[in-house]
Amino acid sequence: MTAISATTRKTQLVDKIRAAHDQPLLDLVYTAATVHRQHHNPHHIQLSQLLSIKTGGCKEDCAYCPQSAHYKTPVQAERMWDITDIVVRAKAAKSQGASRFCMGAAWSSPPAQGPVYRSLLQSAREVKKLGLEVCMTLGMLDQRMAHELKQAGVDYYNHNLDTSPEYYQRIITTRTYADRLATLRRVRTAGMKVCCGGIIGMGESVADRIGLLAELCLLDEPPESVPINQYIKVQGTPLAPSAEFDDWDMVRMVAVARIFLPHATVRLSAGRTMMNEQTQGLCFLAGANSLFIGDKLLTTQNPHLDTDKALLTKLGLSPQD
Ligand code: SAM
Ligand code: DTB
Ligand code: SF4
Repeated sequence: MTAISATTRKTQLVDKIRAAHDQPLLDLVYTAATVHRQHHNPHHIQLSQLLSIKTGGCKEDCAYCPQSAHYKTPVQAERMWDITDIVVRAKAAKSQGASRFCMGAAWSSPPAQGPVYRSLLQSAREVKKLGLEVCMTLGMLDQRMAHELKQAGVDYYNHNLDTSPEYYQRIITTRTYADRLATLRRVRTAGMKVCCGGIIGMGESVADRIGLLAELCLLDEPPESVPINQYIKVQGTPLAPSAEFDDWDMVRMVAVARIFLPHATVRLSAGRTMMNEQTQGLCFLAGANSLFIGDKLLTTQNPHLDTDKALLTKLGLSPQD
């Protein structure tokens, strides 16, 4: 039997994802909920908390991002946080119920050496000592950095493909999809878990959403964690949101991610302040099983903790380590 080419494999996968995506919505949610219950406890939800440890001034030109130095946005560029302040925030995150602390930095890639690099490694060690899972998202890594972050205790590395390879070129010009894939391979080689997902609502087509999911499925190993973000329009960024973002699109995206990445944790990520309780509830039914808690994501607002706790109680969901 001849091996099928990578292109044929991708085409076949895209066709399968498209067929699932285009089902009547309730059939799709039913299938996704069934897959979810085969692989996960449907009453558990993983809670992560973000901290932007180095905000703004990024040299990349991601058209959705308020932290890019290419655009005049309300975000002010700041130096990296001191370790002691990071630890204070990590302790607070733990006391609020987070099991994972995710440190984000507005870099194309982190400094390769020197005091800032050393303090990144030390921050990972300190957060790990608190008994939290450690996640970092710092931009592109070389193999040495990836190994050193792993040795310092980083469990998950977040690096999103964000959209399809085709649409990516319209959103970012300062790096390529291949650059992102190379970092994801290095993260995997170093033994960190991969957190990789995308954004919807940026004016992309359904084919682009399906193209993103196909790329995630075709990674050497599928990501352990898949954040699905709704695009948040921040003043000054050049990207206009989809004319009418339909909340059902988020439900569909989560459901299809759950079906094709059955073992992954699927995180309902940015954009929850724009979703009502019912939309979020349907996303959990369709397989989302992780959230960011805390009033802030990196630079934008997130629902208040009390609001989220009340929602989880109403839905019968409880935090899982
Ligand atoms: N600089 C690093 C990088 O690009 O990987 C880490 C931080 S970056 C802000 C992390 C992710 O945040 C992006 O890949 C994107 O998915 C998400 N993000 C940024 N701005 C967003 C926005 N306005 N709406 C929704 N998601 C956004
Ligand atoms: C992810 O996929 N979403 C988070 C996390 N990974 C780093 C970030 C969302 C950022 C939303 C815009 C902001 O707050 O700046
Ligand atoms: Fe924003 Fe990350 Fe792009 Fe920099 S690399 S502009 S921080 S998304």
